[in-house]
Amino acid sequence: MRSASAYRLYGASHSLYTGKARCYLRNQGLPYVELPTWHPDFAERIVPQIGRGIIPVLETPEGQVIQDTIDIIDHLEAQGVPWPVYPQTPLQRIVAIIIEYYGGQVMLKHAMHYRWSYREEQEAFLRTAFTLGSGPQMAEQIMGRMNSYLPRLGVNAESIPLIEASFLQLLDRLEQHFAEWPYLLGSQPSIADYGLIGPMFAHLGRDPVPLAIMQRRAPRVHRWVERMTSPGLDVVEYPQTEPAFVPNDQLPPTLIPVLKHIAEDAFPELTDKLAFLDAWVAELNPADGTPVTDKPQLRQVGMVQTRFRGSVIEVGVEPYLLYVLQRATDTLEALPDASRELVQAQLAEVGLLEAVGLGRRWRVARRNNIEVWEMPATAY
Ligand SMILES: N[C@@H](CCC(=O)N[C@@H](CS)C(=O)NCC(=O)O)C(=O)O
Repeated sequence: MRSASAYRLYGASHSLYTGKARCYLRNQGLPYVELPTWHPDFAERIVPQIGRGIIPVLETPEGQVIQDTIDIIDHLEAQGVPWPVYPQTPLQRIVAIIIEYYGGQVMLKHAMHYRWSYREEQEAFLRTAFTLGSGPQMAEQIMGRMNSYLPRLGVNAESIPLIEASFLQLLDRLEQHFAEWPYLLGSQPSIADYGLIGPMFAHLGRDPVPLAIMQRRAPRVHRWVERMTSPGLDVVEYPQTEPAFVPNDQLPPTLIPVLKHIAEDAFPELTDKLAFLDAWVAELNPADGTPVTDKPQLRQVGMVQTRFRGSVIEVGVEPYLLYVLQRATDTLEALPDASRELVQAQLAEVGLLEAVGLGRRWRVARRNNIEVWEMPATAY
């Protein structure tokens, strides 16, 4: 029986971003039903409204259709939820958004590598997942397409050993953290946890090869994945039961090595992508409201050569990355000078200052569920 007052989540069990939205709905105790993309409503009603075949899509009980996990979560936050996920203090809020960026963008390398480079070892699992999620006709096609994304994400012969070493190091550092805290910023989940759970559940905490690594090497990280996918706040093994972020805008000491790890994975790639986007906008000067790509299913505006932990990679550049990080930049920009400088110094200490560069006049916005350029009123 489908409840008329339930949210509908169109998604798939093995989808990174569906996992992010699903964990949020479950933890916050919101009633929802999940529907696969082969459900006739998806092709008939949803895709025409959002303009591309992409998941997750949330349909509210009132019939509003929302794509993008940031917009989905922000919509639900605005309705009021038991555990709001944006910290109210600046350093924690900025760090949480950067971790969200790390999970959803940077960790695509780790997620997609472990899913597709070990295809033979996990073929039956993947084929079943894609068949159940997308229907037998679409499964083969989608698996082929996903597999083909690898090089543009920076997964190549030189980078693969470094991606694997990065995954192991991340597990080790998170393992230390979860020995102290149930969530990244304390005893309440934040947008950081929802960003990180995307790759850590759908791919790395579920596909057989990386799941085995996680279970053997980092049992507390695996337990956090269970926690995030459970209803409510599943923190039974932690003594501090009151849900809260660490007080006084402090970062948990065990999070610092995780943040340094994030900086090492994310740079210089992020700086190079931002420089590419700045040059692109300066040269083409798109009109305000123009979609960032000609075809909505395309997300990248070009390729840039950069490095991942020293290895040479060539990656596609998605303007969407600014949609993620702008919220952190806005938080920094809004601070009075003295507190801004303090937060900047704290970010610099962990190598993350450049994730929130100030002074960019153009933005990436979303209108009608599509990313668009948002240009200043005066000429660029
Ligand atoms: N920015 C989007 C990303 C959603 C996304 O990439 N979804 C994947 C599945 S996990 C998808 O539908 N991909 C379709 C494709 O690339 O063809 C969000 O946060 O919701």
